[in-house]
Amino acid sequence: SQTTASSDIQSFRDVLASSKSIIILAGAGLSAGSGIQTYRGGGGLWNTQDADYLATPQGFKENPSRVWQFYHHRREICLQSQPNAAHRALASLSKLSTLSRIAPSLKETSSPPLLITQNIDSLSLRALDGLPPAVKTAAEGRLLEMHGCIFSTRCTSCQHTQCTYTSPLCSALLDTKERDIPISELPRCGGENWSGSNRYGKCGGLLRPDVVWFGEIPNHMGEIAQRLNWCDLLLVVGTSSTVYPAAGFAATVKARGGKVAVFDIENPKDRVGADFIFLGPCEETLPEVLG
Ligand code: BJW
Ligand code: ZN
Repeated sequence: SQTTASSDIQSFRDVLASSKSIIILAGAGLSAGSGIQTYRGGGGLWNTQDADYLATPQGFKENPSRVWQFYHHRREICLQSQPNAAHRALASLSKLSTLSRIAPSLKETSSPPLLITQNIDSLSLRALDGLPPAVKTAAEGRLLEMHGCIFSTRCTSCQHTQCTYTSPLCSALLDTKERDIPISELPRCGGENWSGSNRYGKCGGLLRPDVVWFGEIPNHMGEIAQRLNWCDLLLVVGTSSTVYPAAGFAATVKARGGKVAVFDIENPKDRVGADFIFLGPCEETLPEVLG
């Protein structure tokens, strides 16, 4: 059933204040204000780049060189980008001082709002911790990167994962010209940027970006399902809601009687009926509405 969405800030704050379990689902629009390309719509990455070749396990198997050059380029962009006002507004939402001001009823609950981001740029983590973005533990229980992280690599042989913020990951990727890099010169497990002394992580296997490609199961699905079960308010920020399973979260929350608030520059008709809609760049609407 289609509801008429409200854009009234005060009524939204009233709902926020009485909510006991808040989830924020974020997508590429959250980082658009930081200069990071979205995937779809005008200027979207998948308009000029083929996701079948670049964001599937098959594409990587077929041509790991092409995929690595693509991710190296985007890694550089992420390294040069900074969290924007929307990242900061969401980060401060998870601080108890902010919460008790705008949502007094949340004080008694032990868990702060959970930010589930589909973005791989680490900007939400950096907004939580400040630079350098190394300490994942500070984000525990507050942030889930469901499509992985562009700074993390995973060994295709031993599965060892590692987070590295230096660039390039190996000298072959320094080359800006597109070329066929021999597989032996691509990032390898225990290669140039490897440090540590685990029994894993030095097997020499081919590394891949630790992101979630089409056909793969997103991270943290168990925890996400559990939190969605209890969620009484879902904020949907800057996602086209075309990619599953994230695209189904709003319907899940609605089906359990929760409310949904959308923050986006547009509101397509086929979207699940939102209770609130705040149209405009989220780097403007979020600070204003959560103010
Ligand atoms: C602003 C703004 C501003 C702009 N302020 N707003 C047929 C039917 C149903 C499902 C399938 C199907 N065929 C295949 C599938 C499954 C598939 C899928 O959903 N495909 C669809 C395309 C149909 N999904 C999968 O394969 C997923 N896995 C899976 O389903 O496993 C099975 C499973 C089932 C059940 C439970 C668990 C598992 C995996 C999906 C992996 C997605 N990977 C990518 C790439 C990540 C790595 C990389 O970046 O290289 O993830 S694709 C890309 O899309 C990326 C994003 O996270 C994801 C979502 O995009 P997002 O964030 O919504 O961005 P946009 O660009 O689409 O939208 C931007 C929005 O922002 C717009 O609304 C703008 O208006 C707005 N905006 N500027 C506010 N300033
Ligand atoms: Zn390995």
